[in-house]
Amino acid sequence: MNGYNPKEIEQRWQKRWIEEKTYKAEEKSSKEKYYQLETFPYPSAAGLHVGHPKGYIAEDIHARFMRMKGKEVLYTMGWDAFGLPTENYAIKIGKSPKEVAEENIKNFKRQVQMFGLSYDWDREINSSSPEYYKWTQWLFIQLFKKGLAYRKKANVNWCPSCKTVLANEQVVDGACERCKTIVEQKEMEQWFLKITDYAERLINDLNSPVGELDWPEPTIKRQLDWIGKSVGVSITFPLASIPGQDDGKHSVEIFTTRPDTLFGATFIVISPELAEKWINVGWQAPEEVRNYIKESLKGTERERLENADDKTGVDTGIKAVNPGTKEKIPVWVADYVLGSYGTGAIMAVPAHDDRDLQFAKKFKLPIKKVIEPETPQTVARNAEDIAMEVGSEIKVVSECYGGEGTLVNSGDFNGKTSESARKLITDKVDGKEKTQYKLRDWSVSRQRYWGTPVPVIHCEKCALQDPSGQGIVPVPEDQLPVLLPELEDYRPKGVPPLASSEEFINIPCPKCGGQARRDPETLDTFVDSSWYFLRYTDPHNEEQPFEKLKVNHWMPVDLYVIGAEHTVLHLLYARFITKFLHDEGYLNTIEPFLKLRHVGLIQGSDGQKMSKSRGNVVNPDEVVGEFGVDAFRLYEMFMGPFEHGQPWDPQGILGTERFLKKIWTYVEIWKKNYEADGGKGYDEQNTNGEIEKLLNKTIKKVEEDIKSFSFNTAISALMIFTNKIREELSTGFKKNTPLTILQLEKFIKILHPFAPHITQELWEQLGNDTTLTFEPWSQYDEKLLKEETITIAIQINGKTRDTVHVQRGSSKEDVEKVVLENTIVQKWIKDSEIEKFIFVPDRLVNICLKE
Ligand code: ANZ
Ligand code: ZN
Repeated sequence: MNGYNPKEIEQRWQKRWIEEKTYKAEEKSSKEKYYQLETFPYPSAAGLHVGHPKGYIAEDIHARFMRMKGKEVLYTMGWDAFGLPTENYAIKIGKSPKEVAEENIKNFKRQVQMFGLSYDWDREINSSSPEYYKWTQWLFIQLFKKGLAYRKKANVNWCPSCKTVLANEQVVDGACERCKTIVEQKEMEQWFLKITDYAERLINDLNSPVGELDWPEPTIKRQLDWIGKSVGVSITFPLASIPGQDDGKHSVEIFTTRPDTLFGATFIVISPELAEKWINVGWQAPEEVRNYIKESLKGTERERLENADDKTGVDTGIKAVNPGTKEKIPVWVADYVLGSYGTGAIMAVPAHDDRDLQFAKKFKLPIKKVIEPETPQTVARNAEDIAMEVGSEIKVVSECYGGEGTLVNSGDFNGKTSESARKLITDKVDGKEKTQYKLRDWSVSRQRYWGTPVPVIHCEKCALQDPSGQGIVPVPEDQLPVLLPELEDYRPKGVPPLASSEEFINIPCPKCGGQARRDPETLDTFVDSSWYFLRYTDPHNEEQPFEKLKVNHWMPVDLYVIGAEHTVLHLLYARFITKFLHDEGYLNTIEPFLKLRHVGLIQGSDGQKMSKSRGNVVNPDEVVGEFGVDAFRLYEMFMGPFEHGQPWDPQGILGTERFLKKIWTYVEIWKKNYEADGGKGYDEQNTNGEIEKLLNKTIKKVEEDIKSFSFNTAISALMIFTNKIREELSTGFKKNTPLTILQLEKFIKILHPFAPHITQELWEQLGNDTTLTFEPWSQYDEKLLKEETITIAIQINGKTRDTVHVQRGSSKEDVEKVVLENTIVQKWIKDSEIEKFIFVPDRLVNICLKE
């Protein structure tokens, strides 16, 4: 008897699969397509830890399953290789980022291949290769031509140490995520992509017309929150007096979602940004105000939001006129009002807005109630009431009422509902409807080296002819890619590193031939990853980013598995770019990802996030080297619910290793029995009722669990069946009702997606020469799954009145007899005559009575 030698088996099969291109995806196939995508990983220098492959393994299980279900599966892999981490690491070890990226990719690829993932390796892509970024540049130019890529001055997060602009999410607690230096705000001209033009569609298409998006509810919600649509009105408040300046000519426009509360607006708050604008046009602001503005503009908007509990602000001395009450109210500057939202100014209604209330209390500003709750008793009681009742000393959290109700203290509008008053008051004060989004345009320029060069040229001569005065000329498409030059010194130096390469920068203008300069910036890696799933459909096309027929054949992605941290930005950008390319006629689909699942992190055995500094990183090379990859795959899927995080348990894999050894041994024993018996009885169908029943149940369970990503429970079911095999091998054999070849093969097939190597090997040992992933998935027979007794509903005139238990498959006559003996039924029927007795086998009966 041969022992189970996973290493030998796994390496042999993996080699064969790669050499024979077993998993090649063909668009010409007659089978229905199924496109599976997983995050395009960033190949870090550290290589993979055991947490990384969890999502890949799940996708591979799913891909193998879908092939067995008769689908042509596109499933592949690529590298998101540009970006800061590679560049920083290269700087640290004194190599070029290109070299570092190549090495990292090589190591990643070796590791990834070790997991036996059924990728079509012919479609591998690398975002830092000119063959790929040529098309990222092409995409940028298409956006530019449509006015969706533009330059504007904007405040950016600037890391004085990395000397680069940081995205908001790279700023943690006000410091650079990488080097921990305190981040400054700096005004710079930047490239932006106008994603805000798509805000409405990015909201609507989450529901219709696609309608079939199967995304986790919280992810949809986070997308909606990020886009943050709110419908309100802008209202103009005349300024009554500006100390030292003329009265009557100035006004301030506010944005509100609650114009019905206008009569309760007891002061105005403007953002520091707006205050600064006023100063720039001549407002003689007091020193105190100037200082406050300067201080508050140091922080990022995000920090201001986070610190919003501690309200700060100053009185400007200016008075505005409330257009409802005609009263003069003070204008304050405070940083809880954001310059980039709405109009950058608010009417403060402290009686009905929490933030305004905190501010009013701190600065002793008047509070005026204008909304009376409709039904006071149903309004949630505030913390103070509750605290009083339980005798504790909790401070008041909120005493303002933010809901709907009836207007009071509002002149002619008293007694109106807040709902109706919104329109009435808006009309009365000539308010303008305004829809506001929290979504901002996407800042894409990076002042770093290791990225896709921005494919435009700045020409001073052309700028003279350009009404915008910018003179931006896109690189002609037949001159793409703009190659990233190799630089001696690519370290950040305050100006983009590419600016220091005269050779790269100086170039004749493609439009006028005059002396011009290339753009020295590179693109955010989120641009690279905003379209990679389209390139997979036609990865080697040199003439186009992808052929229309091919992209339309494979898109949309049917299943996308990504980390739980990617719920907002990447998805939003990819959706935006898909819609844009759709609008430009390059593809049919408007939503890129139909079904989305998030993978939960695997933590170190200490329950903490795996990291080098904690020393809790588990290297998959070691684990796979010791136990084999099939055991590894099973363990990762068996750890717990897929979407949850779980700590790595070094003992856990022993269980799945044992499980595989058992299967190996049982098949060996089975073969011996088979040979000893000359195969008698083994080839017949369904010889053994009990094992056949459990097998059918297991097939159904595993199938449903793969579809719903409940891999752990699928594996439990497979384990239960394995124990049954052992029982059968000893007792069934004696009873001369052996486990049939068909049963054994059906089991091996459903185990295959989880443990592809051992199953392929056993499949061969049982005399087959086909590739398991292309074998049809095992069928089960519903009839064998049904429990013996079932519950049937009894309806009388269509209303359910009771239930009865009967044998499954009972006849109408049998059921009728039981039902008519039921006392509740008898009570309902009383003296009525039964007109009809409707019988739905195994489900219900409906007794229709004559009127
Ligand atoms: C008066 C009012 C009364 C408000 C009330 C709310 C409740 P969303 O839904 O998030 O759009 N607001 C407007 N512009 C702002 C800015 N630049 N910075 C900070 N806050 C701003 O919120 C809209 C509400 O947020 C607006 O409606 C305004 O406060 C405030 F009982 O106006 B409201
Ligand atoms: Zn020019």
